[in-house]
Amino acid sequence: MIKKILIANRGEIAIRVMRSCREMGIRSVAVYSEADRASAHVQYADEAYCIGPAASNESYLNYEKIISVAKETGADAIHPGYGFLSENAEFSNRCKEEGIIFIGPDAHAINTMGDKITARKTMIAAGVPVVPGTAKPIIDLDDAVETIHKIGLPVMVKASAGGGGKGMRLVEKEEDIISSVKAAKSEALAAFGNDAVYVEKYIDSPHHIEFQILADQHGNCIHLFERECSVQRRHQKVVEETPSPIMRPDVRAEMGRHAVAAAKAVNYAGAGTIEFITDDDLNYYFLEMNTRLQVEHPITEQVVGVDLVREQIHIANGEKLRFRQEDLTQHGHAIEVRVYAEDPDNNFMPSPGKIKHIHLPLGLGIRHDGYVYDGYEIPIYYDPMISKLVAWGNNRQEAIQRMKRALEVYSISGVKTSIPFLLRIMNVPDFQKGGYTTHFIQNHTEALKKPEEEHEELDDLAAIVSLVHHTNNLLKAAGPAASSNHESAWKQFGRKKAVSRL
Ligand code: MV4
Repeated sequence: MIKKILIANRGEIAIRVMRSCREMGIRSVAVYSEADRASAHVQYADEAYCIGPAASNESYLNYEKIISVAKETGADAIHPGYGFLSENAEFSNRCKEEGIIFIGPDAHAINTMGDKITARKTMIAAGVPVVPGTAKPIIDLDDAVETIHKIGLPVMVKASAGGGGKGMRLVEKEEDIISSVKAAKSEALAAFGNDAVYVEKYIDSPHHIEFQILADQHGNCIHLFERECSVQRRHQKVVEETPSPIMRPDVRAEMGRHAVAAAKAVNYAGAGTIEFITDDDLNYYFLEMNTRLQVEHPITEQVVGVDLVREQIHIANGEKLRFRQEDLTQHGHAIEVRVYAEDPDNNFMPSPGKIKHIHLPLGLGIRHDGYVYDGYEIPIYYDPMISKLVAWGNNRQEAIQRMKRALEVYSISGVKTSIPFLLRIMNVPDFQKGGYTTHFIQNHTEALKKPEEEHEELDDLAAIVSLVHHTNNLLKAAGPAASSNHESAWKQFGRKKAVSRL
């Protein structure tokens, strides 16, 4: 049985994993870079070890160092979170070789799904619908022209080693075929060291709908329904919700069966996500599988009532799935927004720096997965996501109302954040109607621009919060009994631990 888990990640997801560890009586080991000494995940863990300099390559991606910490501390398992080493087949293998449980799939599943041409072939063999296109890589330019003629323009040329929107090219005109394929190939070679590309029919204005799956090591697999992730900007998800506003029960059941078939085709074990694109009529096509716990997993947890990290750990322990498909239902509606330290009114420029004050929304139906605190300095080295705010409601309208209320009182001073932009999204009539596509943000640039009256209102709120904060500090300076200070907040947060080289 797993008694101690090393979390090979930082920020909100490291804390998210540790929360489940605590509930399960499992000890947690944090690793951190020199830039993350003051990071909350270090405080939250039972033990914490510095693994190197700020640069990810020398710390969070340095898997030999991470494995050595796991061995020294007697961790039975490593949870990789998302990003960093989470979809690294070599790392999964190295853990296995060292007798450490990797909380994620094996190298075979990661490799099969990581190579998009192999994934497509595997899905076709498993009877999962894929976008009409090639089953083989494009060999040469003559082959490309012939293939694209057969499929018919417009098409997407995609890098086999790509994914998540990297190494993709839309080809709309006959005269662009050769130059586009050439460019896609050289881009793919430069980015991934692999110039294999394939071609799919272009699906205009699709919806991105993904299915959460859980599979155990005994061949059982279930799905936990869908997430609608069509609100994206430059292939970064901005808002996710479940159920999808466009889903129908018959299609949901069928897509769910195909998601399970996709996972079974690679003998998958663990939590994973099958991404589909759909058209407005819910014709759907497999796009990719993400072989990790995803950023947006909390909305599924809220609606299905399953702790996905807890289930990952049970699966890694070798246990059988603890639910059957028919045990699971969707209850109510959940929406997640990703809050970033960036300036939505200046081309989403990253806005790292010191958080002067953060005031969190609370109350019925609100969940906040974050890690920053008053005085925390957001490092420049990593993704500037501050937190994920989740609103649950009995229905979609209630969830939107709660999300709006939460975003209105969520205040962060010291850095610019995407909070005002997220609030504007909630207020766009096409968002409220549902049925939006992946073009939502670009189709509503005007409605998503900063209106004149907005900034005054939000600045007022920030000013009040900052005044309250200032008053608190004055009280604190007046003596320990004068206020509830930050130390007591930290006491609630941390517990006895060993923090090395702090
Ligand atoms: C497509 C597509 C249209 N047709 N493939 C973008 C991310 C990667 N997972 C695949 N992507 C797309 N593939 C075909 N054949 C449109 C997209 C796409 C997209 C997909 C999901 C969510 C947002 C998107 C934004 C732009 C393009």
